[in-house]
Amino acid sequence: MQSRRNFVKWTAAGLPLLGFVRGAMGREIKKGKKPIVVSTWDGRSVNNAAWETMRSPDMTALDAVEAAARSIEATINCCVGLGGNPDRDGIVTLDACIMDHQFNCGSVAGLERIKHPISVARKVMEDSPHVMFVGAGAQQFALEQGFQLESPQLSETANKTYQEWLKTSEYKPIINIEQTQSRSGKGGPAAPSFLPDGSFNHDTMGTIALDSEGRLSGACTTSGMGFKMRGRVGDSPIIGSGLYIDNEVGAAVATGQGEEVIRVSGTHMIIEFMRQGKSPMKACKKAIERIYKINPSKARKFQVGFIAIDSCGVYGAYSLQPGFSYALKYEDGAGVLKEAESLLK
Ligand code: SD4
Repeated sequence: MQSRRNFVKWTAAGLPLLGFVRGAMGREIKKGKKPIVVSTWDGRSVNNAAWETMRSPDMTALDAVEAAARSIEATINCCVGLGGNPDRDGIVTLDACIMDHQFNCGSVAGLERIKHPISVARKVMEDSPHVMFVGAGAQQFALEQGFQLESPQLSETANKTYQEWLKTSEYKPIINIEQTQSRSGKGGPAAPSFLPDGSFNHDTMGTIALDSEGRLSGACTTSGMGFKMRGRVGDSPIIGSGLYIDNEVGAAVATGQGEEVIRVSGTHMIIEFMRQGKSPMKACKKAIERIYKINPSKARKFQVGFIAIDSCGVYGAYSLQPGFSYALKYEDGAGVLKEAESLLK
């Protein structure tokens, strides 16, 4: 149970949605937003897709997060999905996972030429006895499930970026690629991650949602780090690293340098911090501190961002570097874009 002292502390930490109401026997009950959808980066449009889905009475948070991921996967010239940057051999390989409120989960990694890896992940969860499929086996499973094989062609944007990359062939992930775009100024909301031509310049979209029945679910979909070595898999399809849900506690999803998230089982760690009574924001912060502590000088060269919501719909986010934006959608709020607090300034 949260104490009054914690409430004051959390509020001082700037959690805008947090409040308490008094329940029976004067017990304090956390009051967040329900339903709520939260996505990494500028996920306002994917939040809308999730929201529209959740409005149908027969749809759940699970349907909503799948719809969110599908909407970004279908966006042409977008770094998430088949339009994303390829690996160093010029091949786009996709990773995705999904998890519901009952520990059901499904995942695919290194999936080629399939438009909606998130829906394949859901099929793994619902129609196979397994949790994770990789590479050729994942593609075979998708085809058996009726998914269509798409052209191996790179998108126009990805092809241009790849041709440029081939000139140096240097694997060097860019921290918050949106910082190369104009920003609205220090302290203000992060600049939208959508480029003027409508393309989205991040390779990962993570969405977590709580529906009106109190079911938490999450989805994470990515083309992975651009120009990665062939066969490399990041955190995004790994349950407990890129995404984790425990309906008694909360939901968390990650973005950024996958290797560093895997090293600490980032999202599982956040859920455990929340179980110990930390707010979603504090829990994300503690996981970032853990990553930083491993090698502080190396940590200056990469980004990791986490978002989390608890089972009451209180949300939080935190990142290693400044510039990590995340998007919110709840009943009385239009789509909101925020910039997370960061450990490094
Ligand atoms: C990965 N975590 O493959 C992903 C990359 C990412 O924004 O989140 N990019 O390591």
